[in-house]
Amino acid sequence: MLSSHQIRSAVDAELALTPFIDVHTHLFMPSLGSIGLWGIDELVTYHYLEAELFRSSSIKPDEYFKLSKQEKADLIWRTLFVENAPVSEATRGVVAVLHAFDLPTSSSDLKKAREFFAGRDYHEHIADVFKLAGISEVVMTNDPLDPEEAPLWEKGASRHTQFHPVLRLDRILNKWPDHYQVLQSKGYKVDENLGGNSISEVRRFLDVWTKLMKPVYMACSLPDTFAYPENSVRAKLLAEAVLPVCREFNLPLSLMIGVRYLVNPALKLAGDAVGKADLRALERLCCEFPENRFLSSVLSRENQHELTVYARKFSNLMLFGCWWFMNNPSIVEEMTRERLEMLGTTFIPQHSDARILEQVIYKWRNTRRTLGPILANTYDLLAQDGRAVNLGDIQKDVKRLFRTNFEQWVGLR
Ligand code: HDL
Ligand code: ZN
Repeated sequence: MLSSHQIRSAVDAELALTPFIDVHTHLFMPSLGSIGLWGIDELVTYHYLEAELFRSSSIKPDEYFKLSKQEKADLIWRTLFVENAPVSEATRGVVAVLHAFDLPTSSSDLKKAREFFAGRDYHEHIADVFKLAGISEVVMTNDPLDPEEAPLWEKGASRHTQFHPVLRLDRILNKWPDHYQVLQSKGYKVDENLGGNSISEVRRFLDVWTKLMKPVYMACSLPDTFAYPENSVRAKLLAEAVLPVCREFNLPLSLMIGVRYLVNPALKLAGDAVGKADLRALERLCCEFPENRFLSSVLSRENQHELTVYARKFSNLMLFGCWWFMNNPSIVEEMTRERLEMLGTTFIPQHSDARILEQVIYKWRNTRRTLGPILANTYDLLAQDGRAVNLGDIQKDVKRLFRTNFEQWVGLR
């Protein structure tokens, strides 16, 4: 039986030693080329930091976006890292990446960091970054209607065992009026109002891309106003095209709900905000489609408790991660504790949402640092209530939380 002190060290050791699966990122396998972002200039111009720049600099967004990538990075570095202490979650993350590579973390410019990254061999760098992050593989976000990415898949981009594809559906489900003509141009007989054979043609499109991409799940981000059932194109596409194809290929559907898109369009990718959603839509989908498996992460703190309750009601619903504005220690702690209290270890605690390769280093370091005491406290309570805790419990639970829950949900192994 482990003492409280031994429990904490055993938890920290298991978290450190277990290679995690990163179940949602915007990273790309090497064969997808330059859409895969890495290196210091990308890290420093991450859209989270762009949003923070405009609070500390007099520069206006339209002037900023005219700058070159290096000029943007130099301005952000000077403003958020030199003139001010980098105490926010996103700025501290860049510091953690530099520190992980023994690079200076308080220099007045990015010269040394640029030289370091310029000298890195990309494939070796990926291996080093995954090792530093303590992850074995990442799940990508792949858009079959992205004009840059789609042709690479159609030309047969070679696979990488550590990068799992996901079929991302935002352009179909959220922006059908802007994209149905793209499907038409590819020979799919669809129309704006889903008349004629539109539904079976969308199913054919999803069928073709599922066979081409071999995704581990399908995914979509959804606005805070998302509703189901609803007399809408999105609801019809979901019920009659997406969910049947997910069943046909035995794929989960990931619903990430609560985005208020471009509340400030001038900030571009940094312009989205958050809204409390009506999760009865998720409840209805889980209830009406018991043969479908769902993954879900929601963006509003106010939705987290009810999402956890829904996971108690529907065994075809798997919660994952502390998404985007939730991925801050103060909120991660609250969400993870209520999930452990209500779900035990039947959820996936975190994903990185990394857009730039090296972000996985700090996003997973933060997860281990935040979750260590929370998990240890859970076992302390169990021991105090009369059940001895042993190392095997901890090993099994950490593996379940950060690997097997996902592997079994998507049929990875
Ligand atoms: O829709 C999503 O997958 C979100 O994660 C967005 O990409 C968001 O911009 C983001 O990067 N969050 O971390
Ligand atoms: Zn994302």
